[in-house]
Amino acid sequence: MDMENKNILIIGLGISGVSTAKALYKLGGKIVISDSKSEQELREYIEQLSEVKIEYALGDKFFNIDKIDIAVKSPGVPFDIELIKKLEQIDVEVVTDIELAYRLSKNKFIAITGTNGKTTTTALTGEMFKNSKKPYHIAGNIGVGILWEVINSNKEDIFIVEASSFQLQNTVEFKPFISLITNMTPDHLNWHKTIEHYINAKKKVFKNQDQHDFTILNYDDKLVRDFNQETDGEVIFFSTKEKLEHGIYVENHNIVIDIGKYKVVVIGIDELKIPGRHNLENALSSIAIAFSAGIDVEVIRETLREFEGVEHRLEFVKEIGGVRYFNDSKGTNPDASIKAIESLPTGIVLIAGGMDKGSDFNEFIESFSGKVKSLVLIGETSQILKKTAISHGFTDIHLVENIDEAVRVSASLSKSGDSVLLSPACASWDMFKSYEQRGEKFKDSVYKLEEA
Ligand code: UMA
Repeated sequence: MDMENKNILIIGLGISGVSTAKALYKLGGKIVISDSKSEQELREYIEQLSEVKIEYALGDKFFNIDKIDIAVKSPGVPFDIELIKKLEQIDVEVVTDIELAYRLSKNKFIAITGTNGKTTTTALTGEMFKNSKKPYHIAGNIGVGILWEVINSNKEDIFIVEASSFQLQNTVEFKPFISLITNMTPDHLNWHKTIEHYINAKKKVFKNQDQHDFTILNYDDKLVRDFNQETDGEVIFFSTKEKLEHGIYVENHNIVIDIGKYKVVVIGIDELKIPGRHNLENALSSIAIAFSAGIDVEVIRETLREFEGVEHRLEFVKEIGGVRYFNDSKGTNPDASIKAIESLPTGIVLIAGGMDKGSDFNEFIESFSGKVKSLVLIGETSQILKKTAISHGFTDIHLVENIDEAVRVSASLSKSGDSVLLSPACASWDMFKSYEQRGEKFKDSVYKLEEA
């Protein structure tokens, strides 16, 4: 695929847009960037593009789409916006960054998708590659725009891509040699409109795979397990609950790889540093990928012994007066936050709430089951969470305006032995730029408590 002198439209200027613009300009493309935000709002991204010649169409500025050869859509931009409809009417192809990265490179791709566990699995897999000295790059939804990485890589480098449903939707040729689906519960329904659309987007991860590729699936998730009927790749299951005929599972508190004639104990589950059942799933996922990619079991084992987890994902911040503070800002949907609650002992003061994605919070509230003692609510979903909690008989609820206040109120509600957990079950975008920014703010507020 040749980008030389092509008129390329990039829709959305964030992490992905910057990476795409730099990469396609370097390949000789003529770049137009559109974004509904103003120049002022996009300053930090525009600054990163000072070396790139770009025509900007920001805010409601008119620009001519007639000459556009191809459009690259940033992941968060929905496909049904007016601009994309117009491009499709004049037969301009609109692709996502991972699709274009695949078409433009000769690299091998590993793609990790699913509702939860993607980031930890991607990071842990990356560590295994690093320790095995195999050349690799981490990119995608984990916060790294893929195209700039791809065009600056060697062709033997393997790309470990955290792929969101936003990025997988509408992929055409994208074909990872290893794909993995962690689990699947409803998420991003405001964006995908229906659960079927969301599931179909995720299934794109194995759509083009053949018998030389691996499809790694969570056996414990019925919906995901049944995808084995739909892939042409070699299926490897993983399970935290059952002994499998062909897969990675837990037996006598040990993780074992049991594939064909090969059976080996990798590590005792008590030796893992990352806490909780969901992290056991993440460990199994990474083992399955690393093993399929030919990484030595000894390297896998050593990496698991050392890996301490990912920032903003059930991250231990500080203990103050016997109260432990945890930052789980990456709990951006009910299921992720349920897993965080399950991982901590009884006596949780929970800070939740954020942007309204149309999620159902009933199971989230049910998961409190005596473990959560107080609920501190922020953001757009405060009222709906309050209403749902009350309908389940949970009444120790405190509405606050911001993270600082949330931390102060939580501190006053907790006693020695309790945990204060920020796990919002919602996206951050009503009050913050990203879940990272929300998590940083939380940590700052906790440190401030200590100084007070
Ligand atoms: N925009 C428009 N028109 C629209 C909608 C958006 O112009 O109709 C513009 C916005 O004004 C904004 C830009 O698009 O300036 C943002 O694009 P984006 O939302 O795709 O954000 P990026 O900064 O490019 O980050 C994206 C991913 N974000 C989303 O999918 C929402 C990042 O995942 C990813 O790390 C990055 O590309 C690199 O691949 C973040 C995320 O929150 C972590 N992902 C969701 C999640 O994990 O739940 C899916």
